[in-house]
Amino acid sequence: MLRVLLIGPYKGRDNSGDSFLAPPFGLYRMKFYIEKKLEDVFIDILDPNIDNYRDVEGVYDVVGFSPLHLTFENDLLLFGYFKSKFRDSLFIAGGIEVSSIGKEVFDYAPFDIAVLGEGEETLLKILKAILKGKKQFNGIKSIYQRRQGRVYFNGYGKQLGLSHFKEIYEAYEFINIPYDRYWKHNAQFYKEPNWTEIRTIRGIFSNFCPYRCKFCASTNFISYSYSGKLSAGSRFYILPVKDVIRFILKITDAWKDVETIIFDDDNLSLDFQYLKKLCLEIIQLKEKDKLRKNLSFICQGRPDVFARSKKKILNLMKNAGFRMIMYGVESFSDRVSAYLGKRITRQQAMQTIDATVDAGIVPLIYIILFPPCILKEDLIKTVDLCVKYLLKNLEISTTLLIMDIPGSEFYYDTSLRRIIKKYSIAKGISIQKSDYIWPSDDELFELGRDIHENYSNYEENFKQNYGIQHVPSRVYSFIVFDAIYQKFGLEDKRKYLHRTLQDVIKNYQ
Ligand code: B12
Ligand code: SF4
Repeated sequence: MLRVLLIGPYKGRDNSGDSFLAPPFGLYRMKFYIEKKLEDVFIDILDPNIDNYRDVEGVYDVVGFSPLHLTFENDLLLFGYFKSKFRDSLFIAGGIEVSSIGKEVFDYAPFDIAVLGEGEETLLKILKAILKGKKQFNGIKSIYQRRQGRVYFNGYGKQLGLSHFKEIYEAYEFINIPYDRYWKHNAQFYKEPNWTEIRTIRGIFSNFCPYRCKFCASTNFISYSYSGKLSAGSRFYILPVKDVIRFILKITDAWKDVETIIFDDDNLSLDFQYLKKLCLEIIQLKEKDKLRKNLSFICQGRPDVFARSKKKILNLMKNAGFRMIMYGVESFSDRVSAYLGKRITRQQAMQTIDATVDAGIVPLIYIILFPPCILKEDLIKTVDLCVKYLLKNLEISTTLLIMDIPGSEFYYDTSLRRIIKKYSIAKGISIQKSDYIWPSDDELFELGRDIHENYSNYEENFKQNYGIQHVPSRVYSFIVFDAIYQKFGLEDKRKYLHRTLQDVIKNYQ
């Protein structure tokens, strides 16, 4: 028998409380797939954001980590803890960040193996080898292994094919994931929790996104993991509609009180025939009472694609129960958008937002406020339009800075402005990294830095002024927009913001 512990990215005790948590989808994908294939293997998932890692009991033969760029120092802290607890176990690192830094992960901590790319088949092979008593894994592709202080690469493997992909989703078992605990956690921040927002289940149904935005690592995940190159002819897959429907039925069967299913990749709208078929199937199931009529859906979407749709598809989505579409607009300045490689114009974004509202669906607009090329006029142009939308009750989710993530095109551009931070975690465990890419313009750099570093002060003032406890993303956006107007002395815009804010904010008091 083999016992495996897979640990999700750790946001840190101080941070986990203020955000919505969700079970680590990729780790559960591996667990269910592998447990189906190997009877003698038992995989436990530890999400340190919701479980106390110090409560882990028993002995594990293999301990796997899934560090992300912003959580890396916390993940290494857990590595140190578990390494001293399970001295003889095999320590593996995997996931999108590890796939992009590869060998470098061994500079941070003494892992035994680093897995590149999708973990299901590779981890399965490693566990099979261990069950056969092997201590070396020479024949297994897509891994780096450390032996006697040296690191060996076994060569690039192959991305998963569609049939594997289908098998993985077939194996997924919702009933064995503690969604109820996540919902309880996420509800605790509200006096009157909105259960439609809270009782959600997320899924990813494609293997990567082919759009190639320059700040994004997901677009290069498959390519970099299996060739070491960005965007090099990877094969794109999306789970066929009938399998997605089976997946949805499994969810509602296991969790009768689920209220929203989230399609969390950007690819649902890549092919309108696909989306149309999906909506029609959902509508039919609802008509036949095989799906609850009020089950709602949220998906990510590209505004440029929807701008071409002539509204028909949006109406169909509304009928199927889509209540929100999350659009990665990033900026309402065409200059910035082009720089980011978004290939979306302000016009297209506005057109899609209006069409979405007309269809009765709420658009959630993602914005990056301080990308490297930002100038004052681009920023104000974007903030002004965001404020207008916020006051119309649309959802705006802002990110201050672009994450400096390995695997994104920007990561390899040495001309960009960075701040390197050093973290010493424990003996033999340390990390040195740049978390964000900063604006090149000095004034915008200072402003971005001020809001980033002093955000908690801005938030505290705001909470006191408006009597709110928890700050959801749209209120976060208000706080940041107010700080930007203040900095540029745009008092009229500020006054307007505060005057109209009273009404909007009352839902959060
Ligand atoms: C949905 C999502 C979320 C959701 C839900 C996360 C969850 N618990 O599942 C929420 C909103 C909560 C979230 C939060 C965050 N996220 Co997020 N998220 C995503 C998203 C869109 C999908 C993740 C997913 O399910 N992928 C599909 C699964 C199957 O893939 P996977 O997780 O990578 O796992 C596979 C392989 O990587 C590998 N693998 C993974 N781990 C391991 C470990 C071992 C040992 C092995 C062998 C293999 C292996 O095998 C898995 C199966 O094939 C991705 C973007 C994307 N399209 O991937 C961003 C993404 C992963 N998130 C990102 C970030 C940064 C975060 C946050 C740190 C943001 C923040 N500022 O707080 C937090 C971290 C919180 C946390 N604990 O995870 C970044 C990571 C970039 C990086 N290189 O670090 C991404 C890539 C988005 C981006 N900006 O590019 N996220
Ligand atoms: S559309 Fe979204 S997921 Fe796709 S490349 Fe751009 S940012 Fe990444």
